[in-house]
Amino acid sequence: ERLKSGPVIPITPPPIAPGSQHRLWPEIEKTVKQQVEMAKLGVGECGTGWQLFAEDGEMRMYRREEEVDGMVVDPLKAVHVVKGITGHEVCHYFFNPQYRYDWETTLEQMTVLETISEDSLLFLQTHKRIWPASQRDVVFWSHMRKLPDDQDQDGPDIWTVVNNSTEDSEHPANAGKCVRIYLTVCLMCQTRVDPPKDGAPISRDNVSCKITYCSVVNPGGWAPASVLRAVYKREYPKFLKRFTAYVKNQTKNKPLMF
Ligand code: 18C
Repeated sequence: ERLKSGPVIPITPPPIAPGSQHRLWPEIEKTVKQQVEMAKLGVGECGTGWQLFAEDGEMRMYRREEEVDGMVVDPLKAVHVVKGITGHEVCHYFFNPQYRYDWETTLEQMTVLETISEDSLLFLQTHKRIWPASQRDVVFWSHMRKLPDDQDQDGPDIWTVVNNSTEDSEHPANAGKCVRIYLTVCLMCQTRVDPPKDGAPISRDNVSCKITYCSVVNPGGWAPASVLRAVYKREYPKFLKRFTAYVKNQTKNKPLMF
């Protein structure tokens, strides 16, 4: 009898606090908007300073040679078109930590320091050392979101993941053997659908994903320019080819995720 008239105790746990309550939220909002706007800009024919440095099938990689205090910080912009996968799928595998060791070959260790919200995480990563430079680590927030496509309101949404360096008082920069690097990365994905003429259901044969990947990495401390440029010329194409092949392989027998 007592139990029947007792207080109603909620049994569903509260949802993860919305990101908008978090100290990093204003920066996440601002950076995501800026990065997506920049990613949408083309590399132009000439005059914008983007130089093509790698090409393989549909993949094109451009860089601008820039230095800050004698350190190479060349911005990179890559575009790729991959058949059979959607933008949501590409972002899902790029954002979620459980897949990272499968495709990120430069990674030594990854720790999720904080779940900011369902779509925002704080990471600490250490990367493989390149002789003769010191090993690098990085602390960054990572945020995934979908955005309506202004150019095609009836088409699929644009999906993006933005990663941006931040500070974490429990993991100060340059405290151990690693030199802290600083990065801003934007992965932006646009899905194209070419429906079958006979009205058949849309399959993987009817979709492709245009991927734009932009990044700026400050090496954070001394690193020989020639070694650094040689490393990124090798590592960025390797990353984009391996990662997109991974997404194709993971999704080939799964239903499409728009
Ligand atoms: O965006 C990518 N990955 C995300 C998830 O991990 C995230 C992290 C990016 C970290 C990129 C920086 C890693 C530098 C590590 C040093 C390189 C090790 C090479 C080891 C070879 C055996 O956004 C995909 C990232 C793809 C990474 C391409 C490499 C870019 C190199 C940039 C130079 C960095 C300075 C390194 C200093 C040492 C130079 C001699």
